[in-house]
Order: sequence, then C-alpha cells, then structure tokens
Amino acid sequence: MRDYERSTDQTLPPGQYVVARLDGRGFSRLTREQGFQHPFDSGFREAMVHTTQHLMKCGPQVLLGYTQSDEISLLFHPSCRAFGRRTTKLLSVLAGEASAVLSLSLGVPSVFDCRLSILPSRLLVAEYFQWRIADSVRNSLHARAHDVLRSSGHSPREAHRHLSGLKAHELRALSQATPSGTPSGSMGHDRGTAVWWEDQPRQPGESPASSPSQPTRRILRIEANLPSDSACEAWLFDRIPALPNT
Ligand SMILES: Nc1nc2c(ncn2[C@@H]2O[C@H](COP(=O)(O)OP(=O)(O)OP(=O)(O)O)[C@@H](O)[C@H]2O)c(=O)[nH]1
Ligand SMILES: [Mg+2]
Repeated sequence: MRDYERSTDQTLPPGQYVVARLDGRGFSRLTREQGFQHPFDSGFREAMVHTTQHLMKCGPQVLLGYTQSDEISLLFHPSCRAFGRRTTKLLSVLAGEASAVLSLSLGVPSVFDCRLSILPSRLLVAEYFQWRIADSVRNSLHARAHDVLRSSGHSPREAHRHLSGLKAHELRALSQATPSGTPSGSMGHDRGTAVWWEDQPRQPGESPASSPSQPTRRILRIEANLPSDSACEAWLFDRIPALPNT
C-alpha cells in the first residue's frame, strides 16, 4: 500500500530555488459576498498579509513572501529540508495552513490552492517576483479604471468593452481619475506587499539566556511600497541568497 501512496509523491531537487504560489479559490465570489471594498479592501489585505506572515513561521524556511490580490508567493531557502522536500507534504501543508488562518481571520471558509516552481537561477527568482508585481500593477489599473467607468454610469459590459480597446497609458489616465475628477486614494497598494526576515542587532543585555552570544535577532519586516524598475530588481537581489555552490 505504501508503494501505491508513494507513486504520486515527488522530491524537490536539493540546493535549488523553490517558490510556492497559493491562490484563493473562488475569491471573486467570496470578496463580493463578504462586501469587501473593490478593488482594494484594507481589511482583506491585512488578512492576506497576516496569512503570509503565518506561512513564514509555520515550519519550512521561507526567506521572502509576497502577496497581492488573492495570492501569496513564498521563496524557500535553497537548503530548506522541510518534509524531506516532498511535494505532496509541502503543497498540502501550505494550502492547509493558509486556508485555516485566513478562514479564522475572515470568519468564512476561505480555501487556497498551491503550486510549486523550481527556478534554476537567482535571476529567474527575481524575475518571478517582478512577474507577480507586474500582474498586481496591471490588475490594479484595470480594476480601478473599471470602477471609474461603472461609477460614471456604464454597465459592466460597456465598461469591459471600453477597457479592452485602451492602451496602457490611456488605462493609467482613466484609472487615476474619479468621476468627480479627483485622484483615486488607493494608489499605494498597486505593487502588493512583501514580507521578509531581517537580522537585527540586539540591544546590550537583550540576549536570551539560552544563547548569550547571539548578537542578532530575526524579525519579520513588511514593505507595502516596493520600488519600481531596476530599483525593484536590486531590492529583490538583496533578499535572494546565492546558491551554496555558486
Ligand atoms: N473586493 C475585493 N476583491 C478582491 C480584492 N483582492 C482580490 N480580490 C478579488 O479576488 C479575485 C482574484 O482573481 P482570481 O484568482 O482570478 O479569481 P477567483 O475567483 O479566485 O478564481 P480561482 O482562483 O480560479 O478560483 C478577483 O476577482 C479580485 O477582484 C480586494 O481587496 N477587494
Ligand atoms: Mg483566486
């Protein structure tokens, strides 16, 4: 029987970059039914950041987390050995932990799927996160422009048809205007939120009795205003370690 079970289990190659991406199942409906503000709801965003922080503390060694819309990406340490690097365990435990924590935060069943990518180079890891940030920017522009058209009297179908013919700069101009002509207030959320571990020096006398020589402590940092373009790539590179043998 064990052989039948193991036949669908794979082991991730050691010493490689692995990224997990969790995505909310049916969250278009969930966010609508819960009456969350569209396109950005600060309570929903807080619950997603809280879930990301939980995933970074729940076992596998995660270096960098990133959340936008209803998704969460996690970069594992290349030498993370959690669950013997078995894909079935990683996928099911991460999806289960995220679903449990977000359900408790929102008070309704909230389910995530999970997928894994093996990325062969540090550059590809940076490109992966830039890809998700670009997706966030594109979705935000689109959602905000859609809201502007809806609140100026267009039907959902008309708004959709109008937006599909617009170029990027036209979309941006439209998304920055409210019907009354004042700038929209939710621009700061466009690039999503990153969470990462940082070593901070301990204050004198702060070292725990169990490890008095430990000069630093690890804290979770949160950044909701990620830099753009080449500054973003540099920001990401600072948080992605080189592979042990490169
Ligand atoms: N109101 C609101 N909706 C949000 C917010 N963040 C994400 N969403 C919604 O979450 C959905 C995410 O898109 P998808 O993952 O493609 O849609 P889904 O319904 O979850 O579909 P599956 O992932 O395929 O199950 C979109 O409909 C977004 O509008 C938010 O802050 N407020
Ligand atoms: Mg989804």
